[in-house]
Amino acid sequence: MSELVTLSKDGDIAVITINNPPVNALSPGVPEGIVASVQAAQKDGSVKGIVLVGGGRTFIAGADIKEFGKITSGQKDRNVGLHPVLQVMEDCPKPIVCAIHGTAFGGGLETAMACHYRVAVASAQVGQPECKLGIIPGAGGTQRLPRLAGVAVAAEMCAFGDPVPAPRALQAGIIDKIIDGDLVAGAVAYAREMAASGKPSRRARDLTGKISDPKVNEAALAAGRDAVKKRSRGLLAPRKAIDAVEAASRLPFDQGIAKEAELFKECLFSDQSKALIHVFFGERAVAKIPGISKDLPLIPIKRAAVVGGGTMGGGITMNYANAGIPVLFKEISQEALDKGLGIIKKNYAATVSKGRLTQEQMDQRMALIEPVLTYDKFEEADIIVEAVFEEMALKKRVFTELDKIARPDAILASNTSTLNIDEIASATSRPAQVIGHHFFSPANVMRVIEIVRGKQSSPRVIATSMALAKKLNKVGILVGNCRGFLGNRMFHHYQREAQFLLEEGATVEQVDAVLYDYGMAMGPLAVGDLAGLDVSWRIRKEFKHLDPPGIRVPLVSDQLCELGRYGQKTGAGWYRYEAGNRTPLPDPQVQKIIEQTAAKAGIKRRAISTEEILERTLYSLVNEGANILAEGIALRAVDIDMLYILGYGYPAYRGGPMWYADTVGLKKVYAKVCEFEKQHGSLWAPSPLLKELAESGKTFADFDKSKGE
Ligand code: 3H9
Repeated sequence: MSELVTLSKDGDIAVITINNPPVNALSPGVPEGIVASVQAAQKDGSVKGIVLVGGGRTFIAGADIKEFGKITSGQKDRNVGLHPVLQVMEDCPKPIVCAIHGTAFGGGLETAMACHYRVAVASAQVGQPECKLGIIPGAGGTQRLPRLAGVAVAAEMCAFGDPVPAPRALQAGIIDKIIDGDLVAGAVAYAREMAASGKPSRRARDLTGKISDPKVNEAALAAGRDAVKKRSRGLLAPRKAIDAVEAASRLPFDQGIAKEAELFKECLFSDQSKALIHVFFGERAVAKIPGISKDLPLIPIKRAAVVGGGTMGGGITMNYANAGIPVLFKEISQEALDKGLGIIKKNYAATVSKGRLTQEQMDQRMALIEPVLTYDKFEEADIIVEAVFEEMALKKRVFTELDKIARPDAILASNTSTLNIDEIASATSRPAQVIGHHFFSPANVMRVIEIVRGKQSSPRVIATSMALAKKLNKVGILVGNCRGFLGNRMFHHYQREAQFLLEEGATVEQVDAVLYDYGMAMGPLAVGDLAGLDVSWRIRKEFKHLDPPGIRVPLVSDQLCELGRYGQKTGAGWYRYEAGNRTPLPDPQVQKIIEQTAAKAGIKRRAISTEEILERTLYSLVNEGANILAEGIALRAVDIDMLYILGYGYPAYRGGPMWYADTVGLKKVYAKVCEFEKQHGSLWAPSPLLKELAESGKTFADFDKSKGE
């Protein structure tokens, strides 16, 4: 047939195999190959039935996502998609059995549902993850799935996109049989059995039993819409997915398909879809480090140690235990050790009570954590992560101690969020082994590690850190060394503008509401309260001597700290909190402090618009992001985007701050930055890179492309 799709025979059964590594995406040539194979098998009088299977590690993982950009940019005609291919399969008079291993996702599951029967190995997964790319299933998924599994299951799968394991898919009616042993042999036997049964081939489009009760359908759709409201704030695709499933429950198949096509197109051409596709490829792009070969031998990480049993140290320790890596957990006093271990236990117990972990799994993980008060066993560790207070003198003392007891090839990682990694490394005799592993709080939950490369960090230590991040189920993002690194250096500018806006006339609730409505997980001031205002206070004091004289600095947060208002943990910060409740409540006392401070500083308060709040906070990120990019602190703009989405609650559907700036247009962003410089002074000095890109009509995405990404 073609190299992408091959046709072979096992007696009277034709076997069509898709060979498009790594994930058998439906790239150009694959659908054509399937049609040609089905037609050839249909014509062959000796063939009684057909099996469709994926070669390599998986069945079809979906449409080729790279093709979508070509359609939206007009490089490629949208034509009629996969429907004619699926129709040829569905109308084939010989039974087609789809044999699933790995993942049948998106267009893969849609192809499977156009077969007459589906069998799978027990480890297989099926799913319609399109909404994670900002689109809906576009090849009949929203129409065939409800007919196979009912409206409730289809709405859940199409709106949230989570994978469904084969046993659950069997229960739901999506697959017909689980195959133990050899998949192809089992599928061939099943096809033979179906052919011999003399029954006509079953077409999903003809099934009506599971969508026949309007009351059941309506209740399921209402529940789906409720769930979308709660779980998918701001997202377009999940809402449209439910609309499409609703069409399946009300309209004949062909009309439902037409409705799906209309909704699919609306989603595909939206900014959200473009942003989410950028995020899909971004998550994979950040793993690629120029100059570091994939084949570099890594340091095997079989045992870890964590120094410091506070919130961060405890969370980091849990990550190692979750990945099955034994970990020493060190504190300096029994009391601190017990407290830290108690918090870890409480976190695991909460996950068990939510049903996301079994008691047995919790016990296994706890057994991997060894609490210690000394460095006695530290020479066994392949990696030691320091997670003590954010103070240079203390960190250097710890690293001097570690240098004496760690094996020469062990990685010495610091969880510092701002401090100079080279200075920390200078406390050891082996700076090549030292690197930053900046986890985000809560470290057992947040999916990112900012990996800070020191001047002398060795390529092997860097490569091992990146691979380790993946093993810990995180995304590692490699950044250079500077004050605050990539994330907190930019965040400092964002926080600064949020606080200046308060002094100039906005309220705490107004600033937070505007950014929350933009899609941020939390507003900047609520984030401050969550993280602890004392943390940034301590950092400010550490770096005070570096502030240029006369520079404007926010005036209120230090006063809040002086009053003991550290945020949620003290029941008061920018907001006030009632005991045992994390809901931020407006606090007139804070408003009074802000107004008095502004008056004392001679700042005339005025009405501040939503637009100004967005531009001041978001463009401050972009401008500093461009500086960070030009300095090489970030490898690519997409690294900044991914760190902000995964570490700072930036909405994925905006694509990250740099992608968002591209969406707005860099000319417009640059013009605003220049205007802000005129109004507010040198803190807004435009980044030369932003200027250059804006003036040459380019984007940050172009900048990344020029770097070979
Ligand atoms: C769809 O189907 C729409 C339909 O309704 C039809 C409408 C008409 N396309 O993730 P990995 C690449 S929308 C192109 O590292 P894993 C990926 O970029 C689609 N490329 O492997 C990477 O490239 P590189 C719905 C794809 O084992 C390489 O393959 N489907 C695609 O950790 C390996 O990927 C989805 O959304 C693709 N569809 O995970 C599924 N998939 O090596 C998306 C992967 O250059 N895919 N690549 O960096 C996945 O979820 C995971 O890749 C999967 C494997 C779980 C399959």
